[in-house]
Amino acid sequence: MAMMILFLLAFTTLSCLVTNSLGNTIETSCYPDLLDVGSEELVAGLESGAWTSVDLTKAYILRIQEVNPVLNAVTEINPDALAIASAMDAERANGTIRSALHGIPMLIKNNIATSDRMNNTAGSYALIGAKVPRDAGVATKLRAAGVILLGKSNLSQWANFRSSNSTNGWSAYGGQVTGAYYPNQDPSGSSSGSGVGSSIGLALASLGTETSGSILAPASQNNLVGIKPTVGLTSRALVIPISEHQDTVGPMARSVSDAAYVLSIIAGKDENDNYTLAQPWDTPPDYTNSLNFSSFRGARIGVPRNALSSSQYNQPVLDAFEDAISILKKAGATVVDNANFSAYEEFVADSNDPVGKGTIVLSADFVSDVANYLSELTFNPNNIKSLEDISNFTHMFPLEDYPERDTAVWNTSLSLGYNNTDPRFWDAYQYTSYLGGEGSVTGALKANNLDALILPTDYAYPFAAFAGLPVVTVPLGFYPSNSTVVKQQYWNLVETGPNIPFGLSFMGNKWSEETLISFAYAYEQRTKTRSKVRPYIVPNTQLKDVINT
Ligand SMILES: *[C@@H]1O[C@H](CO)[C@@H](O)[C@H](O)[C@H]1NC(C)=O
Ligand SMILES: *[C@@H]1O[C@H](CO)[C@@H](O)[C@H](O)[C@H]1NC(C)=O
Ligand SMILES: *[C@@H]1O[C@H](CO)[C@@H](O)[C@H](O)[C@H]1NC(C)=O
Ligand SMILES: *[C@@H]1O[C@H](CO)[C@@H](O)[C@H](O)[C@H]1NC(C)=O
Ligand SMILES: *[C@@H]1O[C@H](CO)[C@@H](O)[C@H](O)[C@H]1NC(C)=O
Ligand SMILES: *[C@@H]1O[C@H](CO)[C@@H](O)[C@H](O)[C@H]1NC(C)=O
Ligand SMILES: *[C@@H]1O[C@H](CO)[C@@H](O)[C@H](O)[C@H]1NC(C)=O
Ligand SMILES: *[C@@H]1O[C@H](CO)[C@@H](O)[C@H](O)[C@H]1NC(C)=O
Ligand SMILES: *[C@@H]1O[C@H](CO)[C@@H](O)[C@H](O)[C@H]1NC(C)=O
Ligand SMILES: *[C@@H]1O[C@H](CO)[C@@H](O)[C@H](O)[C@H]1NC(C)=O
Ligand SMILES: CC(=O)N[C@H]1CO[C@H](CO)[C@@H](O)[C@@H]1O
Repeated sequence: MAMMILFLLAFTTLSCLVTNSLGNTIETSCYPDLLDVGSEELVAGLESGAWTSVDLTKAYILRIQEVNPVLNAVTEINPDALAIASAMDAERANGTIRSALHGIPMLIKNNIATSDRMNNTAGSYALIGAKVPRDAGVATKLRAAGVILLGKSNLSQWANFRSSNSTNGWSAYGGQVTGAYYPNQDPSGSSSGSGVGSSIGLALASLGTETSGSILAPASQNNLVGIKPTVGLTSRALVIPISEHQDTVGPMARSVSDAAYVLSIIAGKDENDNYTLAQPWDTPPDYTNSLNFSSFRGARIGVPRNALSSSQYNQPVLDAFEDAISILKKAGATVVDNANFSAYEEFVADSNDPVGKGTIVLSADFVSDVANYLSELTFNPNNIKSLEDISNFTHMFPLEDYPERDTAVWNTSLSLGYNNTDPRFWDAYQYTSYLGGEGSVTGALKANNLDALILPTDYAYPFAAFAGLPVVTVPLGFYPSNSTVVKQQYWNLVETGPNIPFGLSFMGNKWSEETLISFAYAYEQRTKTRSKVRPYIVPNTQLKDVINT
């Protein structure tokens, strides 16, 4: 047997050997598994000629078609994806390499507009067929970088700004997304399809958007790295909004490295989103320079203990978090415990208040910002101009599933009677900026002279959301095989159960993405938690199935 293996090793330099589950060494193709492959390996294959962008695009389309009937992760496939891939292949053959991700397919969330044959609907029938004057700012940057916009990923409708009684990952136009780690898994949201799509390799990576948790939570629950950039690092122009003060666009990927490549492309100023003009540089950093294994050496990392609470089911999360703290210490970090949030009690009180300041900020911003988005449409088939129009359309259009899924969130917005030009809005925004900033994240960073704070991702995002601060989440662990299956009250999705992943968040000051990425990378490289749990469902199509066919 040993001789046999040696013999094989000596004579199969062009193929690969793997050990299968029975312990036998078998020969297989050298193509990487698209479930886990990283951008550098994909690019190396494009450069060597082992595969083309057309091959990659074909394989990803087949993978989407295999699993979409169960997972509903992708709403639309770009009908031009193969033609674009072919053009990128021609450019590469001719020596034109637009960026590090030239010719690599990605998915984008179905609230990021493209001026092509794809719809941009936030999951509502109200906007099917609507046209925009140009690509969204981030889509423009991806296209210019030669990234293939493969399709639109499903989402919680209106980025979860509609109903008090709906589900993560449900939209009228797109159906219910489910996660790949447990049958009927709650995919989290609102960037649900972006999370599921990246997690099982329906593209290299995806873009999500976040107002409060919509990148971080689905990245966490789908075993991914997610970067929620500082508000203003990435353009929101022609992204269907919730709140100009809190919205941001960021990558969801299988590794910190891939997320850093994507962020380096989409970051930067855009004259169509004036928040981006506040960036402290002319050209943003190359975030791949932050992939530093040694970054914890000499770093000061805080734990805001008072923001952690235990529930009946989250012991595995809290245990994994303590393990992470000890990994950071061994890697050379000084961990400052009890770097508490001074305004935590006020934060909780505001969150529990149905007309709290946090609700006012989003409600008033939405009235103004969604109207601004709609005013930019060059074709508006249902003549939808305002939130009132959206609400009326939703109430009368049967496929919008009203009243089963209510519109209570809009009622709150409409009953305010003002938008974000009102002094009452400004007052609320000053308060939430304080709650998320001086009263929590930036206050704790300063008081303890820290480089970053850590929390399990489920606890981390609402603070950073209020103050427009960046957060990076990286896989931390997953629920053990004997954990209790916990389902949602009305809609039966599995919120917690065996193998369902969760993440660790690094939080920092505005524009501190380089530092946060360096920590996320150093943690990821020491733990490789993503590889320790497998999805229950994966597509079978691989590159070998499409090459030369
Ligand atoms: C080929 O490369 C040249 C020089 O870089 C460029 O001018 C030309 O447009 C390229 N052609 C294609 C098809 O990309
Ligand atoms: C956009 O929506 C229209 C109307 O439903 C549909 O005909 C078209 O196929 C959609 N586009 C894509 C790329 O799916
Ligand atoms: C962006 O422009 C709007 C309208 O022109 C203005 O109200 C707002 O203050 C500007 N924001 C920034 C950050 O410059
Ligand atoms: C990596 O981080 C360590 C600790 O901060 C630092 O000393 C080192 O210079 C960094 N390496 C690079 C290549 O930036
Ligand atoms: C921080 O919060 C924890 C948990 O609530 C508490 O036990 C601890 O005393 C607090 N420490 C400080 C310094 O406030
Ligand atoms: C916001 O409110 C102001 C004052 O009532 C009004 O003039 C403006 O048209 C409103 N803007 C939007 C987009 O609703
Ligand atoms: C929305 O529907 C309500 C109730 O039917 C009606 O009073 C209102 O005029 C409608 N608003 C618009 C903008 O059509
Ligand atoms: C939520 O919707 C479900 C399904 O329509 C319904 O059974 C339930 O009563 C609703 N819950 C509330 C609190 O409205
Ligand atoms: C929201 O407003 C609509 C009218 O626009 C009303 O029919 C509905 O009962 C309200 N829903 C709630 C939850 O208040
Ligand atoms: C799962 O197994 C672990 C280790 O055997 C045990 O400590 C834990 O209580 C079990 N959990 C459940 C929900 O049965
Ligand atoms: C590309 C794709 O498969 N889209 C599907 C998304 O989900 C909706 C609703 O289930 C289907 O109608 C689409 O065909």
